[in-house]
Amino acid sequence: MPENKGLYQHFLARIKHVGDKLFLNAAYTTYLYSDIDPLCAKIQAVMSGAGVQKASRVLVQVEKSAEAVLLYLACLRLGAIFVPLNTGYTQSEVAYFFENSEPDLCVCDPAKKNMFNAIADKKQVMTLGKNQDGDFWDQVQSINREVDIALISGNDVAAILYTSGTTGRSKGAMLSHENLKSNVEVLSTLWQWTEDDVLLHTLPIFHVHGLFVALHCALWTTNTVIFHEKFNVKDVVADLPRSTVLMGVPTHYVRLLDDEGFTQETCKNMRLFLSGSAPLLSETFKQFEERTGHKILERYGMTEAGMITSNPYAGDRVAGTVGFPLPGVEARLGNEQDGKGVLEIKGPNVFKGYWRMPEKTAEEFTSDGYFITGDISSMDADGRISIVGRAKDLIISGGLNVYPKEIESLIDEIEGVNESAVIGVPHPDFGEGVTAIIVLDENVTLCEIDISISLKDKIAAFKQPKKIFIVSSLPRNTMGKVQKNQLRKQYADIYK
Ligand code: MCA
Ligand code: AMP
Repeated sequence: MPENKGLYQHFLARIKHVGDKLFLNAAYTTYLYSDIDPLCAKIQAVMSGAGVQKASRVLVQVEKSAEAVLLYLACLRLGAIFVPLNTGYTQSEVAYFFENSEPDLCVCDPAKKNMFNAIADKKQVMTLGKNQDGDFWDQVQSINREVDIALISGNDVAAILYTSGTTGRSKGAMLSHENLKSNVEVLSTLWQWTEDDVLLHTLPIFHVHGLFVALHCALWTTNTVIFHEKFNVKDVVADLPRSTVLMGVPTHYVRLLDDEGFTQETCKNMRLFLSGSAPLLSETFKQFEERTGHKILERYGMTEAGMITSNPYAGDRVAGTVGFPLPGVEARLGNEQDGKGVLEIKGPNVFKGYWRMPEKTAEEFTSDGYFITGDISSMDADGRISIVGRAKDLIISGGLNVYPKEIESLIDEIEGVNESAVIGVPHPDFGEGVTAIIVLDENVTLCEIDISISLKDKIAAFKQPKKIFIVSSLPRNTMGKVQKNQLRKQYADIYK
């Protein structure tokens, strides 16, 4: 019998000995480590009954809950491919993900049942609410059948996470069981997790950061997780004294620093604050150290590769740098000029490709097999990396990616719009604020609100331009290309 290389099997082997230790401490309920396998076996049975098999996709758009975590683990147990979606996605966005991933089962929030029924066959739709409600959870509670753990190879796909491209529609990054396992194995050692750690979890669970980095490290080391529904400063300040690790995006740290109740005393039990998903300003790093005595540990990653680099745990955590390639990850600068180049990486963490898009996959790799991150970086003599720019046209707002091309295409479709440029400019809370600069057709009198209303049902709220400007023309270079750098300079102060 071949060895089971599934991530679930690895977790199971590690959590077996902790028995009744508290795993998830969530708003509506708690689960012990000993609850995981019996419950996941039931969830797996419900999914099997709904026609889910190994390698079937399970499309999930649910509010954050402990049961949603168990649903994810049950997909790993079954060998089904977990496809999580941002809860903010609109019907038209979800319809695309449905068509592209061709799921055998959709699990959605009860409030979104009608929306999913309009997209999928009713038989394929089940609901899971955040308060142990929904027909999916009802079935889990009443079923008395359990199913064996599926036999899985490290190369099998565990999850597909959608990431937008600079051109065209979103691409589903396929992450294998081995991709995920190699990453958590390295991170839990590098960041020196111990069984006594308590993770304060405030991130969404539809991204690599909250789902894989945070939850996997906790499961791997059998930690208790204080599980918040979302990031809320007051709740974080209340629970930090009983936590030891917090992972966040820079916006979370900026918001904590804005709260006077957040003090050194609040952090006295804390061992580690981690930041990633977007650049952490040196100013935030410094203010945080002054306020708390803690140096935030910044790391860098991508949906396609999980975590790639990290500042050291024991050595120098240097503001404005993302540290060193993780053990096992090779990194180099492509097309280097003046000490800067696009970071290219290779390692066991790098994804298997984009779901059913072999050409797009090939475009993102060099001929010798390095993945091209699109992040312009510099590397010092010791190999320490700084992300200094982006070769890709991407905005990161509050840790969420917004691709200007997607928004520009939708704006340009609006009757009366001639052309548009969408840029990210400094925003005190979100890091970058999505901003649209629009030229109208002659004699058209649309206003900014008309544009916002047109976009409302088409894109999630976090992608909506925070400010819109109607102008008479866009700056272009001699080749006719819109000069976004000039626009970014011109609008640099609008959120200050
Ligand atoms: C919410 N809004 C946003 C954002 N979030 N607008 C821009 N950018 C955002 N990130 C909108 C809301 O829809 C709302 O719009 C308005 O802003 C105010 O919402 P607010 O209550 O302030 O927002 P919030 O609920 O407090 O959320 C902000 C947040 C959240 C806490 C920063 O966005 C968040 O948790 N971000 C983390 C994302 C993350 O996990 N990223 C990791 C992916 P309206 O008023 O119009 O309704 S990257 C990754 O995984 C890679 C691999 C990595 O390296 O980690
Ligand atoms: P995503 O597609 O959501 O996985 O976002 C990945 C992108 O986030 C990377 O390509 C970087 O541009 C950015 N990113 C993640 N972590 C950091 C960081 N610590 N500093 C700067 N950019 C980061």
